[in-house]
Amino acid sequence: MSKQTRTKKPDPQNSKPRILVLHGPNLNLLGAREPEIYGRNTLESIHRAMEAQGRAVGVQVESYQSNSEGELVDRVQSAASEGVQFIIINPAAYTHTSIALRDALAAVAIPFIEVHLSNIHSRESFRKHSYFSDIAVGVICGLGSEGYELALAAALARINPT
Ligand code: CA2
Repeated sequence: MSKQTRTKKPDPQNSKPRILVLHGPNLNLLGAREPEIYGRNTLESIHRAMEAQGRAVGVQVESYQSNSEGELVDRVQSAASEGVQFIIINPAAYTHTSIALRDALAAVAIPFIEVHLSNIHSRESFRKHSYFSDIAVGVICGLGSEGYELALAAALARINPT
C-alpha cells in the first residue's frame, strides 16, 4: 500500500466514527526488507487487521502511506475537515526531522498516538528524539505490528461513539 487511502467512501446517512492511520516514508517496504528490524507483516496486512478491529465496533479505519512530507501534512489537514476523531501515526524517519508534520498535528488538534515498530530507544542515538512524543496522547514502540493494534484499542476507548 503506497500513497493511497484505504477506505470506503463515507456515507453521510450513516457516518461512522473515523480513525486515520498514517505511515511515513519507506514503510511501504514492510515485509519485503529488513524483517529482523521491522517484522514480516506488510502494510496491507496491518491495515486489514486494523480495519477489522474497527469494523467490529462500528468504527471506520482508514490508512494512508506516503514517502512525501508534504503529502502527509496535506492528509493531516484534510482529516480535520473530514471529521476524523483520532489519528494513529508512525512518522517513520520524519519522527526525527519533521517540524512541519508536528505543526500540522498540533494545528488540527486531533488527538493522536505515535507508533514505532522498532524500539527507537535501543537503536542509534539520533532515533531517540521524536518531534511528536510530547504532543501525543501516548507512544508505543518496540512491539512490532502489535503496536498498531494496541494503539487502535486505546484510540477506540477514547473516541466518542456516534
Ligand atoms: O520503528 C519504526 O517504526 C520507525 O518509525 C521506522 C523508521 C525509522 O526511521 C524510525 O526511526 C523508526 C524507518 C521506516 C523504514 O521502513 C522500512 C520497512 C521495511 C524495510 C526497510 C525500511
